[in-house]
Order: sequence, then structure tokens, then C-alpha cells
Amino acid sequence: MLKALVFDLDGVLTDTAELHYLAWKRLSDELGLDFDREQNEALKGVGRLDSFEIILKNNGKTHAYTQPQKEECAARKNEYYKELIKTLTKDDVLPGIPELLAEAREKELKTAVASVSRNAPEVLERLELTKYFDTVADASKVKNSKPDPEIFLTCAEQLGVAPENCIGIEDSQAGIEGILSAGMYAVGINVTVTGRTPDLCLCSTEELKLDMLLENFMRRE
Ligand code: B16
Ligand code: MG
Repeated sequence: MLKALVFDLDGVLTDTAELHYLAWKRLSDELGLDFDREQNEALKGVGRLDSFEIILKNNGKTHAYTQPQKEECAARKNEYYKELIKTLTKDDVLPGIPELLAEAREKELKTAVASVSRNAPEVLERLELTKYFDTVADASKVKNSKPDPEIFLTCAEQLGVAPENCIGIEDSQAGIEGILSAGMYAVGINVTVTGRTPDLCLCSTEELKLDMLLENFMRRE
């Protein structure tokens, strides 16, 4: 029985990937590192420090920075990102999301946000979405980033719902792996599948209708 919807933030509720890209690009330019939109794709759903490691690896500079230097660089990128998210408003919520969240409330389904972004609470506030969620996982307390199921299991626990009664919605392969490993039903939004396949693949958040999700979820049971 479906009892809860667990949402990723970036790429599902809003599209902050471009803002993450601009912030990483600014830092990379300052450091003389090569970074482009294609590389940015691999950072979706990946935490801040791990993202910087990927950029360094792509540049053959994994060992060029000490750990404190890496942390300083990641913190600098975050300052740039925080400047950029000041521009977010409710108009930046992806299509279909407000309707889905309102329907979920009507049908008394629980809702959670499973984002590895430490800025998730501020982004949700700016999007005026906070009121729609029963719980938001605290990314700073999650030890294992996606594709580990930890953040999804944390959401299920915080909601008091068994993972098999949850649908997880994600736009990244890492997130899909996390949802499936948690034992939830996985819905992928425009995922470039490079590993395990989502239970349901959609092209856009516009296709997220509660009746359709319920129908597909029941079919699996
Ligand atoms: P922050 P999600 C992820 O959000 C982003 O996709 C990823 O690009 C970013 O590096 C990560 O959050 C950490 O974000 O630097 O704000 O803590 O997709 O899990 O909602
Ligand atoms: Mg995402």
C-alpha cells in the first residue's frame, strides 16, 4: 500500500543543477581547472566534497590539494552557490510538482525530501514548498551519500513508514540506485540510465500524476 512520497530536490522539485554548475564553474576558473556542463552532469546527486574530488580527478589533480585546501575550495563554491539561490522563487518549482504535492496532502500521503544538499531547507523556503513536507532529511547527518540508501531510509524512518510503502522520485542514477537499495519503488525523471533501471521512467515532472503513480505502484505489488 502506498503511504509516502519521497522527493529528491535538485532535478525533481526545482532545477538547481544550473546554479551548482555556475558556482563550480566560477571556482574552477579561479583555480585554472577545466569544467563544463557535461562534467556537471556527473555531479548530480553527489555531495559537495565528493563533487570537488570528481572535478580534480577529471583534471588529473587528485593529489594537488591537501584535505583542508579541498574543504576551503568546496566552502568557497558554496558561498557562490548561496549567492545564486537568493534569486529562487516559487516560479522556479518544476511543472506538475505543486499539483502533486497538493494531491498527496488531500489523499493523506506522507511526504519527505531526500536531498544531499545542505542548502535544501533554504531552497525549499525560497520555493515556498516547506509547508508541503512532513520531513526533510538533514544532509549534514547523512554519512553515506547516494547511491547508498541511507538518506532514503532516514526519510522513511522519520515518516514512520516502511520503505516498501514509499515511492522515491529522482533525476540521478545515483539516487535511483539509492531508492532501489532502500526497497522503495523508484520513479526516474529524465534519468540517463547507466546502471539499475527505475521501476518507472518519466521524461518530465509534468507527467507526475498521483493516480498514474498509484496505478503503477499497485501493479508492482
Ligand atoms: P550542497 P540533490 C545535490 O542535490 C545536487 O544534485 C548536487 O549537484 C550537489 O553537489 C549536492 O546536492 C550537494 O549540495 O553543496 O548544496 O550541499 O540532487 O540530492 O537534491
Ligand atoms: Mg537530483
